[in-house]
Amino acid sequence: MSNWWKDGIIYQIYPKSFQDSNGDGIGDIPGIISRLDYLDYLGIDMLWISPIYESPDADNGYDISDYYKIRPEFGSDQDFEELLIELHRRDIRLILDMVVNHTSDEHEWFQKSRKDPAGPYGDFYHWQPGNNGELPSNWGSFFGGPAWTWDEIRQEYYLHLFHKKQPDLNWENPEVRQEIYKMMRHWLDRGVDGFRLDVINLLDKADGYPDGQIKDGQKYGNGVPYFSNGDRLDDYLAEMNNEVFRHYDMVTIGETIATDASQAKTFISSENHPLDMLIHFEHMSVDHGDGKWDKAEFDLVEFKNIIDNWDKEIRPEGWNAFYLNNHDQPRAVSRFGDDENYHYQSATMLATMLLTLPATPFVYQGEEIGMTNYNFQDFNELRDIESINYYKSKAKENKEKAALKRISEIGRDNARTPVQWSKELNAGFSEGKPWIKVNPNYQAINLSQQRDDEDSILNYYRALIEFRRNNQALISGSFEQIAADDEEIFAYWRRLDGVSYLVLLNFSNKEQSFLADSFCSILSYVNGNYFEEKEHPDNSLPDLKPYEARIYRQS
Ligand code: ISL
Ligand code: CA
Repeated sequence: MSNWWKDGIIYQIYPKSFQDSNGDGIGDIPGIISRLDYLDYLGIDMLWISPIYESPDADNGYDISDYYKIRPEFGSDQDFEELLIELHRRDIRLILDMVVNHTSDEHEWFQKSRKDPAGPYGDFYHWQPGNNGELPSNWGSFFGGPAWTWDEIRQEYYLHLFHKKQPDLNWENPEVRQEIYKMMRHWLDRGVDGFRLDVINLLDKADGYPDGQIKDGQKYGNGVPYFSNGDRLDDYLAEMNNEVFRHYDMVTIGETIATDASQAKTFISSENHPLDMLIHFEHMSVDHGDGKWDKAEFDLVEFKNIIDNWDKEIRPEGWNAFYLNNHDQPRAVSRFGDDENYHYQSATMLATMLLTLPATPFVYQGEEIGMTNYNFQDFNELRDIESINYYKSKAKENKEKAALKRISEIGRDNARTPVQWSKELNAGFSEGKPWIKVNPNYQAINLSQQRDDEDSILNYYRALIEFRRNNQALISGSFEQIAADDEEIFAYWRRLDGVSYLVLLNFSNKEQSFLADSFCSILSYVNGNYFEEKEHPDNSLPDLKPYEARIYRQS
């Protein structure tokens, strides 16, 4: 099936928090293997695992010190081999996370680069002397603080767009590129089916590292215009494709920061097609103000327009990805739904959207049982470097409480608490002390209970995954939004070859009427999250209940 990555569902595992097998409190590969039957039962087609390579763990594995080795806490090379075999035996493809914008500072390339500027690795990173003790540019790092750090050994600054333990590779150096391609081929030759390419649109940095704009009240400038979607990026991706991707039956998913749909087209539809789909951020910024720490009111109309626009721009030539959760985002049911009063309803409404849009759906571990945000009350509960840095900067203004509140809403650790498997000790995640707190609501929200409950969020996901699989209109059919200005309801048609589905999603906690009278007599109800609505009168659509989702078929 040549369209396997369009038709299938992707499940994402954040290995540190998925399943611990040996009681050290850290999830691992044997733990993943022990849960493969569950993933099979859920009905997924592809598994994306966040980085599993050797890493000193400054950013939970997104700082790689050896691309060829499995991190010992996660298991052995033999465990990886077994994982791959066991996945393929179940017809599940494996997508590895490729972090090639930066390495760890403990990678041997960086160690050699800092010690021997004239040696073969001297030019593997972005080194700059700075001007008389001034930073080479005013860029801020994504995790707070400057993007440049002074290295005592080399007596120069190096660039790190993320943590200072994540130095950026110098992609202008052809030897860097060849090393990366070789490493990519290594994993593909072992049988891996695709890559999720971390911040792939940041590879090219503008010559001279021009200063960015400094906003009021901020210390560092915004370098994004100078390192995202740079001039040489297309060439690098084309080369990557020629050297690696096009020789394999694989999927390439690019994570692209600060990229809108029209920019995205260049990766998706350029002549030799380096990327198959993108993880973009536009719909994730709707509730951000000036950056993620600044809160804005969620605006459904804007959210819908973003989805509509990506469909219009990309689908004529390519294909989209869609997600509501991942390891960098808070939990969707807490963010876009109501995890207190309408937990089941809002989680399943969001699932209905995820599984009926014309894009490959990404399900993030725990989403399928409606895992929620964590209520962070103490600095010591934080693990994410981004949240820790944010807290510290707020503490300087004596705003610790406000910081914890915002972290509880938008911080990345919300997604990183262990998967809630059962009511047992530590939610069945580990017999030891978990590296990060388990959400105390695991007694109420856990997988083993939802497996046994036909009317659970989990079983709703399962049923809808199956339903999507059997209805091509929901995968590749056209997408036509209706009532685009409605501030509470997301409504759209999906049509293919004479089959039409109407999807209605109530994003509010109130009953909503919907205009649909003109076509309702020819609709039949096929799916939804309010069980009593299986039948409806022929001449009018009943009002949508809070967070109700309905799918009708027109025939
Ligand atoms: O989550 C973010 C902070 O708000 C984003 O800026 C995030 O850092 C960005 O999406 C890039 O993410 C990827 O690369 C990072 C890593 O920390 C993330 O976990 C990863 O998904 C650096 O490798
Ligand atoms: Ca372990």
